[in-house]
Amino acid sequence: MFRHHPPRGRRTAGFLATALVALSAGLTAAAPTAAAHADTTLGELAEAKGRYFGSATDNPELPDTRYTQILGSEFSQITVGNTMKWQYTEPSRGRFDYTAAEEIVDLAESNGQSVRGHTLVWHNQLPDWVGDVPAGELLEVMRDHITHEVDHFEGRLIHWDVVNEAFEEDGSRRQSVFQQKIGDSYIAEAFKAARAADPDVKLYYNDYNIEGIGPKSDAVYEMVKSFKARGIPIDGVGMQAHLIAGQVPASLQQNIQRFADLGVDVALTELDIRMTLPRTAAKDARQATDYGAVAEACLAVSRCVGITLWDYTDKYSWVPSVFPGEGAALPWDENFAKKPAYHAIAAALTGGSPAPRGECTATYRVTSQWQGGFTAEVTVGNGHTAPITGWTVTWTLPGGQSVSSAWNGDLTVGGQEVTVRNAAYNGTLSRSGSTTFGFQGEGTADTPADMTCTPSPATQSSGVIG
Ligand code: 9MR
Repeated sequence: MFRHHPPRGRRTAGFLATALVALSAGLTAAAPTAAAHADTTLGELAEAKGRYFGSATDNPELPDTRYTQILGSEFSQITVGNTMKWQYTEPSRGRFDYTAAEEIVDLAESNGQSVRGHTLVWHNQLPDWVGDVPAGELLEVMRDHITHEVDHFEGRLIHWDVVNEAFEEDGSRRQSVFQQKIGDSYIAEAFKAARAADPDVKLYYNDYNIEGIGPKSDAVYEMVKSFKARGIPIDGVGMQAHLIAGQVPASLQQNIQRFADLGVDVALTELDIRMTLPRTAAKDARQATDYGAVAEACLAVSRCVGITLWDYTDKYSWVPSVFPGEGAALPWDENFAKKPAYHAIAAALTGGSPAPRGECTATYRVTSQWQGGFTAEVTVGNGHTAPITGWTVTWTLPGGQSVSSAWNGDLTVGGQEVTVRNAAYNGTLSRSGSTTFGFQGEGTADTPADMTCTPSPATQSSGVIG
């Protein structure tokens, strides 16, 4: 049975100590495979694999209606390419302006797309005044910037690139103003400030030339490892993936995997694969193979959560202005025609690799207690791997305890074994979603020792991954 509300009228002795049990169990999910046909977008194909497929965009491009039509329909995720950077959001100390960034976030939300925030702390696109801040004040200035911006967008973003491009190619720290005036600790301090401002948004370190194993990715790896050991909050690593046709690092998948094994997600955050101009059919074919390989490497690691193109059309690529003589880096050409790269990505996203396993957690706490009885609440959370469509929480009754009723869940008691399945309305949990159910018990309120959550197999998800 379940009721929608906790029982009323009980004499309660107030809130008792919070007891936590967080256990999870995975369940292999059948892989729903969407066919790659003309009507299926890259976003939909990726969602069927439990990932997002997105594009960066920038405000000056939005009046181009041909451009926004594809931007709004083909992708399940958007990154704000420029206007969340410090130069735009805090142009002078203490004066914050999110107008341009919000134009993009509003657009993405109206199209049902999730948004990555990019970026809070970077040596580039930094207003001049930051460079003039005395050393003794810069930590506070950095924290204030992070706190204000993260707080402003709370609840609207899936990820924040908290710190961007802090390492040199040899693995040493880049001598940015933050490094020079605050010292090595500035990265950890930035992550702590971001977490304090929003406990839910996923916090990423983002960099380029860390896609393959080498001195730079080794340095990032060691930093993440040390953050994990020290309890510094970090949820993910963004590998920008500004790549060159024919030069996709052979160790890409292995490198993604080693970061995942540290307990962080990985996202390919700024993918493009440039070539020496002019385009030829042979170079397009090489590039297509490379795009397919990158998508496959991500799909092969369950913690690789998504791929973002650094804009989707050659019309708005950053590449030619920075690398003269190079370009044609994106899957759509400057006239919005799909290139072989597009079809290679679609084929890779349609391939046979299974959707990542869904996982869920169950967290128990006593909400009230009286002579001979208690009520408890169990928070069921997604394990951040893939959306799930249902859950079952089981436990063995501690001695002297019985369960008489539950709400927001379907209760079955057999001997000492208790099972609560989701109600009709709270089974679906997005990647970061959670719900609760409650129950009333007789006897002691002891924490069950073996509370376990098992997800129902994931089915094809739609919409935004939270
Ligand atoms: O695409 C961005 C371009 O419009 C800006 O002029 C440039 C300024 O440095 O930044 C570009 O985006 C960069 C991103 O923020 C971080 N990784 C490298 C990207 C390409 O330079």
